[in-house]
Amino acid sequence: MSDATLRRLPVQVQRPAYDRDATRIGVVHFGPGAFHRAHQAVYLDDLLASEPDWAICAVSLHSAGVRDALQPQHGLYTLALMDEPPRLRVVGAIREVLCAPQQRDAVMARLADPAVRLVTLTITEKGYCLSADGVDAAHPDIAHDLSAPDAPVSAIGWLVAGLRARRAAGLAPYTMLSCDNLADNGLRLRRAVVDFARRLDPALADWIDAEASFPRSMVDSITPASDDALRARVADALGVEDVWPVQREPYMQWVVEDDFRAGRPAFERVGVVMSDEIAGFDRAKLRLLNAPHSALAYLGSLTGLETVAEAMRDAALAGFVERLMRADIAPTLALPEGLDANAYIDAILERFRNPAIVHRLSQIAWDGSQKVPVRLLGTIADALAADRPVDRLCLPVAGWLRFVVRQAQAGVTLVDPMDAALSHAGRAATGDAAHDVAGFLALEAVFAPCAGDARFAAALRGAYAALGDATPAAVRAALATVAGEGDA
Ligand code: CS2
Repeated sequence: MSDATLRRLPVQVQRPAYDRDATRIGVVHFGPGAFHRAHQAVYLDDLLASEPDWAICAVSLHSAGVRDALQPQHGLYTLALMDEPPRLRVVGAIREVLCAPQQRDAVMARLADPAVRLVTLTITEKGYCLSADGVDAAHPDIAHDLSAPDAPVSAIGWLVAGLRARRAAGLAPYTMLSCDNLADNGLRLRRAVVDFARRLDPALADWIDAEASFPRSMVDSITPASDDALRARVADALGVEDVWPVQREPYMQWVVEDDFRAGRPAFERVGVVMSDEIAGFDRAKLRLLNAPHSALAYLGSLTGLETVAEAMRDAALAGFVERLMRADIAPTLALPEGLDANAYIDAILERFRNPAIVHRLSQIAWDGSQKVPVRLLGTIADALAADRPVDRLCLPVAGWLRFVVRQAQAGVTLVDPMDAALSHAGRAATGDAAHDVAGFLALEAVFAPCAGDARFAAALRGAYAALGDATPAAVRAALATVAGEGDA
């Protein structure tokens, strides 16, 4: 795959509808994983024909894998839309790919370039190194960057290094747009960046706070990790090799708060929803899509299933998750005008059932310490505040704990930034609900949203006990009992 092979692709393969050489880099993106390449880069690919100033410089913060795969391909890669049959498209929006630890000067030059007015991020929840109200200064990457601000390793450190250079050069700050699954992602990013900057230079912090914008956004498209089957399918259909194609469901959505002080692409022309009701959208998506996803991931893994579609074919699991969405989660949400809860839930369940997608539960199970609080504990906190029952909501949380215990006791390393603490609690588990749950609740960073609430602790103990020894049969029995409880 390269600029030269673009012309030789089969006619049915969609390709950039513009002259790539006529585009200019206007966006720096941190974290060019599959999600970015399947989502934001595709919106910009649609836009570049009419607005050539918003091509992307993609920057990996850690590994060289994406750079090494995409640079020889001139930034080109294939997107497979997993319909029946799949549709292929070659995306050209990424014009440069850098690996930050190896190409520091090039990254800094882009961040300080006046043509760059937007920096976007998909660095996953853990990449922000957040504390409750700013940045976690004790995080090793943040501590490193505070002592060596010219040689950053974290996303926050890079953003502030770039802003410092721009201020020194008399340039305006770029807009920073978080595209990760966090409620109020822009507000949290602002607080982290300003907090970090204040620890270095209060005047810089004040300048950023006054001059820069951090719009909030909600992103949505189910993007299973790339695999060999995808590579083979793409090579076969294209007649050329693509080292790192990506795949996603046909559906995608991007809702963005319209707060771009440095100017912005005409996003609305390519289907991005510009909205000031972003908080309604982001919570609806996190709580009605990501939370059920995590519920399926943990409870489904314990039941011995492997993919979301398989879990949705399991009547006990599918029934439980649907009940959770309609009876427990939806009532806690203030939905934006025009978003109907039942229709939204129907569409999500249909997407989960898509048989063309092999979305591994193990992929969704990663990083539970970062996902469970934003996906489930916020709903539980709201339900408690409204005096609503939380027993059903606690079952997926208990499922996560059981999953951690199982992995820890089998000696499997968890993919989670809190692996050490979680595995410690998991190894110490005896099967006694009161003992085990108390061990996990001591992890304050995770359970903060419901901290100290005795009703939550009791419901979590009950759910943990209901899962019994967490064999598939025990999990199914718990699902059936808890799914039917109450008439909330
Ligand atoms: C999933 C998300 O992996 C996960 O945790 O829940 O990546 C989900 O597929 C996307 O947010 C859908 O937009």
